[in-house]
Amino acid sequence: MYTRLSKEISYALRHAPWEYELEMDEEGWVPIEQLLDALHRKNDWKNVTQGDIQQMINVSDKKRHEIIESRIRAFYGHSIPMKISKTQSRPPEILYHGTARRFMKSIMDNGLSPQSRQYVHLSRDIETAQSVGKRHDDKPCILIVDSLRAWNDGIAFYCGNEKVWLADTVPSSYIKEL
Ligand code: HQG
Repeated sequence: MYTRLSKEISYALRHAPWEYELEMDEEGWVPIEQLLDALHRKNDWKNVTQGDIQQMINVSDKKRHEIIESRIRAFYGHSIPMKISKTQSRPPEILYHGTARRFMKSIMDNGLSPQSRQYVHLSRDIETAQSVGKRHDDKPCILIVDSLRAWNDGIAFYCGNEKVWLADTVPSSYIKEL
């Protein structure tokens, strides 16, 4: 149940807040009452509570959402037209990106770009990059991003959570294959 709830809430907060009549602010926060009201209108989630959502967050394998006081947001993954504003922050020296073999030529020619999301998603460690890449290819390629050098050269980075970093784009001159 928690996996299904997490997927539904990710869909609402990342991709389709209007389907749930959510008023989202520029940082992606929505009143949790609005989300609960929308969920209660669906057969599957008639009785879901804030406690269930908090428990879903607590038991999740990834830190995708957070609740602070009466609001909830997704940490990353957004595709809605209104760009979620993030504060730039200095990245670790190296970040990783797991991707499919079939995307490699285009990435090495054009750099990493967000595709259907608002930001490029980068991973703090190789294991995380592996699992991200496996979503696209059973033998994913792992890219090493020279993130601190890019940052020092003026490329913007943003922290999603401890394992996920975000960037607007990453030119290929900062990317090499593991
Ligand atoms: C690729 C999941 C061709 C990029 C994950 C990736 C992550 C290019 C794909 C989060 C390209 C986009 C995001 C270029 C980038 N040419 N392909 N120039 N630039 N790409 O799913 O990073 O479980 O939108 O390499 O774990 O795979 O949902 O992004 O393969 O943290 O919480 O375009 O979503 O988190 O794919 O994954 P995605 P992603 P959750």
